[in-house]
Amino acid sequence: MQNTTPTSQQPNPRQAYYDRIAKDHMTPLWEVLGALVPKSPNSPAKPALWRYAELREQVMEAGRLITAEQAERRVLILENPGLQGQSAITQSLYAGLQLILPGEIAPAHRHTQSALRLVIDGEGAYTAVDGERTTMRRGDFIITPSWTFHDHGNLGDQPVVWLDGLDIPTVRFFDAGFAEHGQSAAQATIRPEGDALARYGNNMLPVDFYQAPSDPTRVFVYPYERTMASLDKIASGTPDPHLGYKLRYVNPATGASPMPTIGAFSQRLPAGFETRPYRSTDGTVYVCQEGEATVSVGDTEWQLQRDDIFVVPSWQPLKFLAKRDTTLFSFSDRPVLQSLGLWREARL
Ligand code: GTQ
Repeated sequence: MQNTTPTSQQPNPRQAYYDRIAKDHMTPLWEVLGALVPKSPNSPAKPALWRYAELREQVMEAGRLITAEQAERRVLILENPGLQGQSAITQSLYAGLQLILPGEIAPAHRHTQSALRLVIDGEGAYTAVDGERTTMRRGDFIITPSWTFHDHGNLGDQPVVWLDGLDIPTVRFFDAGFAEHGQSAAQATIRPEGDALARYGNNMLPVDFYQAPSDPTRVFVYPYERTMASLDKIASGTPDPHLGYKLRYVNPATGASPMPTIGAFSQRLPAGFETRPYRSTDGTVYVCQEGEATVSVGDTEWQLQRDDIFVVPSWQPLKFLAKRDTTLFSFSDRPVLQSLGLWREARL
């Protein structure tokens, strides 16, 4: 598969051949086979860390340069340093920090891309999904499934920032992007706040409601206080040696991932706990919601603080040492890989 070394006197006859066939849009497999069919994943994505506490001022600066209405969505994209120019944090996923200032509206639209929000900073904003608003509180995990109308607003007196996670690169890969604007900036409210959670998110369902596993959940907010109550309760048991106490968010009607293209997780590592190394094929974005920990991703090591965001590319070994009780949110393309038979994990 190696090219023979060309000399200055004798041009490589293979190269001359490659140049000729290139005019007919052909290229030799044997030069690239090893990269096309690797022995194990070799992602161009790199481990990377964003410290919200250090970036906050730059996020706020965007608020002085453009309004939410002008921007449609005022977001700083978290771009993987190995995927520059691609608006991607992993090969399949996008992440960004969205800012909404008091009184602003990020106008209603819908698109085939699925989105999640993880609230980081501030209080008083809401997201409306298909006519129902939910107040955004720190740590809440909120989703806007594919093709649902959504707008964001801030009725409070503080800037509010959340992490957006979207399947933008996945939808781009499949060339399946559609989008349209809503009729008005803010959707008319047609259900009271909490309606979806009461109907679909309280261990009951409307009597004649059935869904296929690929359908997104009607629950669109997973309140942080409920997640923390579960983690607090289970954290008195025996932790998984590789994962600590880790739960996945589900569509309560089916047990499947809340959205078909993005899976989400919440994890507790008790103070002093050291995980054994672990890797999986789903490149994953993490948020340190509480606590303090050392994390290593491949050869990279960071001291994690509250509100730090980091990305673990596919198949990179990951391990944690928690200094205090630490709570981690994460999201990845795991449901896609699982439905295609491509998800693997290794407990090292
Ligand atoms: O809030 O609808 O970060 O459409 C990127 C695209 C957020 C959103 C993003 C979007 C949104």
